[in-house]
Formats: sequence, structure tokens, C-alpha cells
Amino acid sequence: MAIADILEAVVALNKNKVVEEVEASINDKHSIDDILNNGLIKAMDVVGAKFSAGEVFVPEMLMAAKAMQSGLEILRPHLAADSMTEKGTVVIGTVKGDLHDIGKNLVTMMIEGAGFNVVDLGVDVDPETFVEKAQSHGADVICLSALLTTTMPMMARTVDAVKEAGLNTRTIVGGAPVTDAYAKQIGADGFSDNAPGAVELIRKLMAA
Ligand code: B1M
Repeated sequence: MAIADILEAVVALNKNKVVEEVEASINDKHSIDDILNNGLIKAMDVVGAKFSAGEVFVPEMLMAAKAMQSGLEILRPHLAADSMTEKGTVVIGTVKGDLHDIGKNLVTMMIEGAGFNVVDLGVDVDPETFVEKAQSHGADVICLSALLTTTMPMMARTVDAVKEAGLNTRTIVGGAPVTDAYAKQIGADGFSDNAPGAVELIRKLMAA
């Protein structure tokens, strides 16, 4: 079983085959990192490029997402290894107007795996809900995800709302179009372009 077979199965929108290939790759002792980055995540880049080229459309992107998610579920226990002691609370969500949740789910799994209590608010979350939930759960960090350039301004609105509410909860941002420069521009407390980086960032902020 090769990692390329996982990628091909996602691109072929074949959910059952993805499950089969991911399980086989784990049994064959491929690294979880390789399965994730060179199989599942890379496949979504291929699908994205096909969408940009007009070769596939929204329904296919959705099917690819479902196929990817089923692979991710198999990896979940391997990503969530170190969750015995709770180290703090993180509220996470995809910002208002944005329905992309695969990256956010992956970030969630890794933060949980690092031992944090995670409150996942899902997708299309407005700034007021982030503030309300951060308050009610006593969150240490709010983690915002956005995949569309058009929804990035919602990150700025959320960061502002957190500050206006007088919370000392830190706010961090990420997602494909988001950059470190943008994070600084909107006054966020940190940025990561990947899931393990988000965990490191949270650890640093909690230690500061
Ligand atoms: Co959408 N889509 N989509 N889509 N989609 C993109 C993002 C796009 C780049 C495709 C393209 O044109 N090539 C493009 C955005 C262009 C732009 O604005 N820059 C796009 C578009 C245009 C759209 C629609 C507008 C299409 C339409 O309707 N005409 C529409 C918008 C709907 C909406 O949200 N309102 C739309 C819809 C969809 C689906 C619903 C069909 C589906 C999402 C299903 C789902 O998520 N459940 C979908 C998909 C699947 C994609 C692509 C193909 C894959 C996204 C993905 O899951 N990647 C995507 C193309 C691409 O990204 N290559 C595309 C895998 C995932 C693991 O990576 O989410 O980047 P990612 O997460 C990474 C990092 O970014 C980071 O960690 C993760 C792991 O490393 N990260 C964080 C993420 N969040 C973080 C938060 C952090 C830290 C790190 O906090 C600190």
C-alpha cells in the first residue's frame, strides 16, 4: 500500500477506498505524518487545483471533503495521544460566512491530542458567539479558521469583539489564505499555517 493510493482514492472521491487505504497504510507502518500530509492533505490540494481549473465543481469538492474526513477519523486516535491531563481550554471555530471545516477539525484533533479541553463551535460562527462561548467556558485561547479571502475580515471583527468585551483570552488565527502579516495587522496574538504549529503556539501563549 502506498501513500499515493490514499491521494488517488480521495481525488477519485472514493470514501470506502480512502478508509481501506488509510487502514492498510497504518498496518504497513507508514508514519501518521506521511499519511496525513502526503496522502490526505495533498489530495485536497489536487482537488482545489482541479476546482480552480474548472475540472471539478462544488459537489465534487464536497465528496472529496467527506472522503478526506473519513480518513481523518481513522487517524484520530493516533493524533490524540497525550490527553490525560487538561492543560487549559481552547474555543475553536470557522469564522462567519465560511463553511470549510476540515482544517479546523484537524487542528481540533491535534489540540485535543496535546491535552487541552477543546470547545468546537463548528462553522459559520459569528464574533458574538466566539465571545459568549469563550466567556462561558473560561477559554484561555480562541482559535479562528478561515479558508476564503472573503471571510478573513471576519477574523478581524472577531479579534475586535474579543477586545471590546474586555476578555483577556488570546486569539490566534490560521487557514490557507491567512498570513503572519495579516495576523499582526488585525492584532491577533498569533498565527500558524498548520495544525501542529497551532498546538505549539497555544503552548507558548499558555506558558507566557
Ligand atoms: Co472550497 N474553496 N469553496 N469548498 N475548498 C477552497 C478553499 C479554494 C482555495 C478552492 C480553489 O479555488 N482552488 C477556494 C477559495 C479561494 C479563496 O478565497 N482564496 C474555495 C472556494 C472558492 C469555495 C466556494 C466559494 C465555491 C463556490 O461555492 N463557488 C465555496 C464557499 C462556501 C463557504 O464556505 N461559504 C466552497 C465550498 C467548499 C465545500 C463546502 C464544497 C468544501 C468544504 C467542505 C468542508 O470543509 N467540510 C470545499 C473544499 C473541500 C475546498 C478545498 C478543495 C479543500 C479545503 C481543505 O479541506 N483542505 C479548497 C482548496 C485547497 O485548500 N487546496 C477549497 C485540507 C485542509 C486540511 O487544509 O483547511 O487549509 P486547510 O487547513 C490546514 C491549514 O490551513 C491550517 O491547518 C490545517 C492543517 O494543516 N489551519 C489552521 C486551518 N485552520 C487553522 C486555524 C489555525 C491554525 C491553522 O488557528 C490558529
